[in-house]
Amino acid sequence: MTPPKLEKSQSLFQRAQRVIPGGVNSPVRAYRGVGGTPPFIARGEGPCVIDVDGNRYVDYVGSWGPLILGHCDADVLARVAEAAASGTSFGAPTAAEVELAELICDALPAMDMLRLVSSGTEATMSALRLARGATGRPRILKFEGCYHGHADSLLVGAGSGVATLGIPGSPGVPEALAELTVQAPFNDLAAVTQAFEKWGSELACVIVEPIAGNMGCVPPEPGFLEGLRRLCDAYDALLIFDEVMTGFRVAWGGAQVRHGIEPDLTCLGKVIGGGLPAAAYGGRRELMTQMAPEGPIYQAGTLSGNPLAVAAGLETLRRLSKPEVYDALESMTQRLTQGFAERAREAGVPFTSASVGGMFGCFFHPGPVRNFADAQAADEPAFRRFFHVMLEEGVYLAPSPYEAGFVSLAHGEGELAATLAAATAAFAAAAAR
Ligand code: KE4
Repeated sequence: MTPPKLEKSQSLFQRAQRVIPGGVNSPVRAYRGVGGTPPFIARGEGPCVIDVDGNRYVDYVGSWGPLILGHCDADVLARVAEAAASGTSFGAPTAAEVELAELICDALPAMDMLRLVSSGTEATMSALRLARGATGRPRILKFEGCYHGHADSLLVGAGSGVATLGIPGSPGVPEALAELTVQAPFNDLAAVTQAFEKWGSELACVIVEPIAGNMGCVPPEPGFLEGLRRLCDAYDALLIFDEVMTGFRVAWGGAQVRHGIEPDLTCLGKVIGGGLPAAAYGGRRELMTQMAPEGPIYQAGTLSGNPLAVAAGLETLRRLSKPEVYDALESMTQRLTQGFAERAREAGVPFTSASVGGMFGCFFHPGPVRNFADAQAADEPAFRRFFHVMLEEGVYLAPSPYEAGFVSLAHGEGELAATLAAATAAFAAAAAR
């Protein structure tokens, strides 16, 4: 295996670090978790990305989920170009925003209304404000290892103990605010029950990634989501599904449709923008009508409902609305993770994986991985060895064992074969101490 030529990326990375913190506009892109120079990407082509040195990679990051049709989809580009020819932004209502809102609300039975915003962070931040405003309660409950963007109330670490009051997860998050966030382990209904028994009258909501995708990919255990629904109902708290990652990724609609659960509020992002900045939060009419200007709870955004992002999102969702799409996506993703598991076994490497719809996760861990503590017990050095051989062999994975991977509709037999061929060498490297 010869490391890919990265001279131009290395030079760009040095320049970038002089004017952008860490040389990147989002921390995970800096490869701090795996070491080495992040390839600077020049262009995408279907299931692949090509870096500035001309190295081609089969892409399983897909811009962290949005590129479910693959890069440079001709119809998405055409719709965006058409929209751009009429203007890039007006800060005024447009017909396409209504079409996108109607399409999404039709797909999610629990969603009567929604508000478009520009990022998943904005969506979850707004949903929390709505939950607190609608219930008049200050506390929220989230799960360790679930990531919901970087709003202060959601950047909290877990204290000691099972259900704990949060501690600041970053400098700049006030302790007084972090304490209002209760943390519990994912898949641990007993801990959530304890939290409600202790703070139930103060809890505005539970926010959860219904299929966790920020500790690797960790599905909910049978009964977990149903238990959250039951506890929220019992204590008059709101259940918020953060489907920024899972929305239209794991099923038409998302995890709530797959599991038949109706949250009170849902956050969406990534796929609904088709690669451009669009996200949303929404839910029952009696909740959403409390948002300004109809109600008193404030939220706003200069580029919310941006015409180009809406055009990309509409084209993407229209293409996903065909029933056979998710069967094809799920089948390809399962074949990928099964192929990884076979090669890990042959190499004698402790390994477990999960795949749901078009997303997957890999752990260098014998399994089961049911929460963040389990994910943290995986063999990170083995992951790093695996990651770099895959990159050298032309396979572009998320540079962290705590991220999920994404398959697009553009990934075909050739990409699967090339990926599994690379994995044979990569698992051998992972096995070597
Ligand atoms: P953004 O603000 O990055 O658009 O969305 C935040 C967010 C909210 N909810 C979930 C479930 C998410 O996964 C995310 C963002 N996901 C990360 C990757 N795990 C984005 C990549 C990055 O941070 O650069």
